Amino acid sequence: MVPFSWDDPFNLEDQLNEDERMIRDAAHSFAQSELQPRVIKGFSQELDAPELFPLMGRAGLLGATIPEEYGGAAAGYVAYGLIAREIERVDSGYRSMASVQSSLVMYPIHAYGSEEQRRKYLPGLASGELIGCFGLTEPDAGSDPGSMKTFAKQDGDGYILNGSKTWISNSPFADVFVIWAKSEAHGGGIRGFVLDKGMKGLSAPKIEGKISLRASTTGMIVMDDVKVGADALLPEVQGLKGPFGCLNRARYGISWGALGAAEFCMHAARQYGLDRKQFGVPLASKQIYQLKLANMMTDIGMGLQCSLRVGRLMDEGKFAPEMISIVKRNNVGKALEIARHARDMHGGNGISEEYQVIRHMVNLETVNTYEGTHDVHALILGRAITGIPAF
Ligand code: TGC
Ligand code: FAD
Repeated sequence: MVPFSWDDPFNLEDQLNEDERMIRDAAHSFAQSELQPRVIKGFSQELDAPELFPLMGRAGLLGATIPEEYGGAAAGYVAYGLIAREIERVDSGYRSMASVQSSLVMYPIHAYGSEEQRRKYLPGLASGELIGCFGLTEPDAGSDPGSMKTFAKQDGDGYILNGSKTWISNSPFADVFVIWAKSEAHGGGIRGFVLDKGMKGLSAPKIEGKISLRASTTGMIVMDDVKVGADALLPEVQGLKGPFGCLNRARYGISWGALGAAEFCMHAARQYGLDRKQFGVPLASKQIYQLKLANMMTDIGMGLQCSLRVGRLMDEGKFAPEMISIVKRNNVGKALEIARHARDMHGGNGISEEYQVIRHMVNLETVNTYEGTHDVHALILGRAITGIPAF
């Protein structure tokens, strides 16, 4: 028998290798020293924080799975998940900034790009000197990206792009835009393009007034006759499997990240219950309070085990996207429930920015929606179970 740790119920620690623990510890100390001190003001004032990218790059947190020759860390998917968990322990918005850069911009350039595109973009994205964004969602195409209207018209060897993308993380200050569009030259099929900031006709206005994910900047991407050369096309992928291949990675990272936020909330509720006395005794001595903590620990512990399993399978190249739907949907849903309970367990203090649980709670509402909503992932699983698409 071994002693039981309430904050690591299944000894996750023992299941990580030395490199993974080192990367996790580096991410933890970066998140606590660089991100935690700025998050309360960053969230309340909805501050843009592009300066965080070079800091994250220097700490080795961008492009964890990309080979070293392109500036990445050549670490595995478990290490990538551990980074997401540590960043999101502070804030889902900061994790969003990093996961878009790593999974939605660096991954497609590495997996689908030409050698020239890899050399041009990846080192700068890994160091954080360049900031990337990923344009899939449109005003009339959210859960159904196949109905996108953005169109690339053939123009000699190159293309002219028209259309608009919305709810795009990082876009207002991005240097590199990965855009998914229907392409005339490819029979109207979906293709990926890499656009650069400053191109004529390309703009990215900020979406103001979010009540959730306020520490992360979100915007639109508007393309008005943006002329690009043939070298802007990502040559190695066609169809929706291009963007979905990126989303597999980002959704997996979110499954770890959301549990980082949940751990923060659970630890805060536990401490609050030990410190706060009502009716002459600590709140933590009450059965209802303990029941909620027991549920939180169970969901976090089980969720982490499942994400670890999926990460190991990804590292071995043996995963199915449905596994990722299970962990994205389950872990984010559970994290949201945990954050709501933690908010309640803090009583009135729970609505104050100082205690931070309500910030996690409202952030997780976004995390539950983006990268495939909770219900869309249920439908992906429903299709796998019955063979019937119910979208
Ligand atoms: P469907 O017919 O299912 O598939 C079309 C083609 O794609 C292939 N495919 C996949 N390939 C790899 N991985 C996956 N997970 C894949 N899922 C599907 C599929 O095999 C097929 O290939 P082919 O060669 O036969 O053409 O497509 P559908 O149009 O019926 O879509 C169904 C549905 C609902 C599952 C899908 O559209 C979906 O997942 N919708 C959710 C949209 C979404 O997740 N958007 C995310 C936008 S990005 C974002 O939110 C970033 S937030 C970042 C942050 O700040 O952290
Ligand atoms: P809709 O698709 O309109 O869904 C609305 C509701 O209807 C949901 O409850 C949904 O579950 C439900 N629904 C939809 N279809 C069905 C169905 N067939 N059956 C039953 N119910 C259904 N996108 C990007 O491309 N890049 C980004 O960087 C990015 N960052 C984001 C950042 C933030 C802060 C937010 C909020 C969003 C971001 N998104 C991004 C967009 C995100 O992926 C979409 O919001 C998400 O895919 C849902 O699309 P929608 O908002 O159009 O909702």
